[in-house]
Amino acid sequence: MITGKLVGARVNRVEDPRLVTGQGNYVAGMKLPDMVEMTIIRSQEAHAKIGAIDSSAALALAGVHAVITGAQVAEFAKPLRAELDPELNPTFKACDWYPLAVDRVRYCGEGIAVVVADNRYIAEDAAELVEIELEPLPAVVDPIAAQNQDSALVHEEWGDNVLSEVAMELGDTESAFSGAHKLIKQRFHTGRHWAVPLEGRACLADFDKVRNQLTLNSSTQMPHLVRTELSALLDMPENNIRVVAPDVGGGFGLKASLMPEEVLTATIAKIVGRPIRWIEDRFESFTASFHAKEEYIEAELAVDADGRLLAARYRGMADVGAYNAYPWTSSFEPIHAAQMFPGPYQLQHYDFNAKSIATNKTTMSTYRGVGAPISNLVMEGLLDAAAVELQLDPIDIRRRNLITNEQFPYTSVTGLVYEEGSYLECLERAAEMIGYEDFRAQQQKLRDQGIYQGIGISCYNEITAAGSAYWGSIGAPIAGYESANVKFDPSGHVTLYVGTHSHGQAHETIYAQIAADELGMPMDRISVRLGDTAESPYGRGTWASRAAVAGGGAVIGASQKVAQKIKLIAAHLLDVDAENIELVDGYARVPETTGLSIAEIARQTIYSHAGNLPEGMEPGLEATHFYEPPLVTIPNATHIATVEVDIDTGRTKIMRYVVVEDCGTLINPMVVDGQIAGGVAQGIGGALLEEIVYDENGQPLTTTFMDYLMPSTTEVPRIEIGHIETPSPHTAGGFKGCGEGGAIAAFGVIANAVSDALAPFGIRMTDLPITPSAIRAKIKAAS
Ligand code: SMO
Repeated sequence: MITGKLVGARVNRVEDPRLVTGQGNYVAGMKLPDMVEMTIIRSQEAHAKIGAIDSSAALALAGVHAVITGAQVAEFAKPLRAELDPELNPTFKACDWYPLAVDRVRYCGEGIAVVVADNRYIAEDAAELVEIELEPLPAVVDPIAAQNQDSALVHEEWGDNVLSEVAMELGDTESAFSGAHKLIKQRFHTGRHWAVPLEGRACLADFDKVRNQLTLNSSTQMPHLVRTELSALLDMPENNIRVVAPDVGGGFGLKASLMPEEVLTATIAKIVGRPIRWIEDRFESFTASFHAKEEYIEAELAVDADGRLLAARYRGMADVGAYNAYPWTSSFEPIHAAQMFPGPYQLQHYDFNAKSIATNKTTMSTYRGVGAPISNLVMEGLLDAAAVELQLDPIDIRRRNLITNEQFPYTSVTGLVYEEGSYLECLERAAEMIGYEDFRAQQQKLRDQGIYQGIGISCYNEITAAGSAYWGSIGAPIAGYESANVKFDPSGHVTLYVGTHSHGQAHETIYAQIAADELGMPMDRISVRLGDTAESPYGRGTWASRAAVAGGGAVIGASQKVAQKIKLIAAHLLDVDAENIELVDGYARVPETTGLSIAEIARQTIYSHAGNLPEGMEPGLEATHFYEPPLVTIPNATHIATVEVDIDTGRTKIMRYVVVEDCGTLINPMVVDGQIAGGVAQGIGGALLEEIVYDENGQPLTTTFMDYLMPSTTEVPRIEIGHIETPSPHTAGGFKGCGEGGAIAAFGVIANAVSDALAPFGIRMTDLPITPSAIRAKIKAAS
């Protein structure tokens, strides 16, 4: 029996016995009677007009049920269309994104037709037989050339390829620059890459024509949002639609957008009248899911003679591909990057410009940390460049610029209020853990022997679990609250329904820990159910590192309502004062005197109370709570890594990687450690290895793991983690988000560590990924 104070304990994950023994329930493992399967025929051109489609040969193949085109789907389903409030986003351009292209394809990989067959093998064979005429159009591939007057257009009705351009002048950057001791300017680039969930996207739709009811199983992070949008796009009453996210094998933001394939699979189920399944293959997920983080930045710092930040300028441009992801739009990442640039540093004069350029490539959406890893790379890279210029130690320039505890609450130049944090403590603890001074002493000696080691530091803070008011302030149709329902049954077991979904984050464990503490119940009496819109109150899903704060707050609120009711009933039955009752270890008791088991109270209240309840109380033992988190919740961390660069081969080896983080009150430090380690691994991938490459015609060249390199155990060292706990004063449990942070700082740390190793050559690495050939080319050019 696991009981006692559980928030803060390293409780084993309750989902692991199921997941590690291969008994997870994924869409690809589901079968329904009469189920058929489909494959999507996707464009092999980046930009083309769709001509005649001849499916006669495919339809003649045994086992083929239908070949369905975009025009047919459009009769049943409206296109996806992400919009922002035009008053707050005057430059933003919306576009229609059809589940299957209707007359024109805009990226290589866009769906054109669907083949429905007895199984996927037959569907794939039949797809080869469908003749599709495509008349190629000039493709927009280079995001810089895309801005020329004579460029071809991705969306003709826009008049240009600028999906959005947001500029802000905050403070008086101009005078700060003119009075500066030094100006430090650099260009940065982050490679186009993607989230690579282990499980690709997957949908299984079942439509009951008689009852007009649709069930969609989907590998998604946000089942309720999918339900609401299906209702709108398919013109069905929302209460006739059930969306279930079963076990999901990783999302990382890629599954936090409505997908055209979700609308498509549901529509095909309506058309063919049988349950239908679509399982994304790896080639599709490379080319047709979502990409992220192809950004080009030029930024400049103005510093005084001591290295203090006076002002900064930031010019960011992203290649966002062909369409807008719903609901974020594809402008979210570049804007978020620009807004997060000041980070944990004292900076009061800042101007930025963030452009999103449409091209004939796969659409860009959210991926772990969204823009924050990008702006972290830029800020931390500029700070190191300034340190070199001023002959300061990189750690000292950070000590001079981080926001101090005395400055809280600190209002950032972008208007965020940081209420608390531990910026300098994280830096100092991380420096101590890695042995910063010793490393520096060794570094010089090794250089003399021709061994090039470097150390990189990166400090960040981030917005997590933004509240509804935050989304309102940027004009996005998104809410930040979360919901939970706590329900006792007569046997004294508790079922907890939460509106978030778990796809690796151990919510079945952490929510049970929280509820166990609030209800005084053993954890093994509590089961957590997630992801089924037929069970949970309306929830917003899992993204933006929001589940602990928003979902945890909802669990606390619902549990407290039920706990209060248990106390009132116990007081009535025991004839004592409710205020004297505590709920501990499954008992409602007055310490040292009397008590009742909570299971007995549940049985009486729900099943056999025979009228013996407090006067006027409703029967039943359950409660629902909708929790609205504060505007923003801001955790922080410092990462420090050491690397060795082989200057002959250009290979970077990460020697050590230290993280000291502060996500407020820890619910389960083991889960937080796992979140951090996974995020760091993904950040290392983006820093050193991963890049989606297109040729000049918009053909993707990296479509398998042979040419798209992922980090593995040989590239990712053991991540050494330290925790500092500064509870948030404004969240229900003192929690702050921790899901994305690991991925945020890795870009800056690795780029800085490699640049530090190569300092004798006067080189800075500012383009990611930092490949061996990029390092060799820079060394060659420098010598
Ligand atoms: S990129 Mo995340 O699911 O907010």
